[in-house]
Amino acid sequence: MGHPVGRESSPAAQPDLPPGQRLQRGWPVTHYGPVPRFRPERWEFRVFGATADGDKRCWNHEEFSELPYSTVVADLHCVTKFSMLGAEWGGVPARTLLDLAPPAPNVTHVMVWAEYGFSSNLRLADFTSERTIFATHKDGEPLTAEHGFPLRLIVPGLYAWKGPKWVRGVEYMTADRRGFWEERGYHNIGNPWREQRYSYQEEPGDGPEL
Ligand SMILES: Nc1nc2c(c(=O)[nH]1)N[C@H]1C(S)=C(S)[C@@H](COP(=O)(O)O)O[C@H]1N2
Ligand SMILES: [Mo]
Repeated sequence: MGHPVGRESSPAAQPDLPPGQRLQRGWPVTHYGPVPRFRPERWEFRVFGATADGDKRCWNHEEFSELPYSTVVADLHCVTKFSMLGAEWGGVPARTLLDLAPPAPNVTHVMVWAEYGFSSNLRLADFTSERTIFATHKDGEPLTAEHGFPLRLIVPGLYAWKGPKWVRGVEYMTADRRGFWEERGYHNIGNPWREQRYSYQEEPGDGPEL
């Protein structure tokens, strides 16, 4: 008898959980399509589109591995409502790549490209956040294949679909364009604290016409 003590976390008990999210034990695997096979000799990371000098930049896997490594502690919030809190992501901050391959002054958004043509668009300000990181490691261990090895993006302030696994490049854009899930009913911006899950919730200015 008495009041049921739910295992559901209340907002007071879990201040780190955005509205509508619940904690998940372990680390589920969520993505569309098959897990790509990593072929180091074919892998390259490209920055292209509206770069400051008009040239693209390209790193092979060995070159990319030599870029400066740092870590960021960040949560993962899947739009299907599970969250994982407090992971330490290791890799190359987006800021580092922006310094190495500066965007033209009129760049407003980026498209992050992954294997099989998966993509996600970000506002430049979300991409240039000092906590946005191209992760090769989680909690000191290399990513596993299903979690995005050799490289995935982590954008701490946004739902996890904004961070492609098996990422292969970044396109600098001078106007916004929807990525894979953003074309298929998910919110163009995707801030979990504002519960921006679906495109029907978008307000004028949140994204290009559907
Ligand atoms: N390439 C690719 N990356 C992706 C996805 C995808 O479908 N393809 N799904 C996203 C979604 S919806 C989530 S919640 C996270 C899940 O990451 P995880 O499987 O490592 O938990 O990956 C994101 N990255
Ligand atoms: Mo997700």
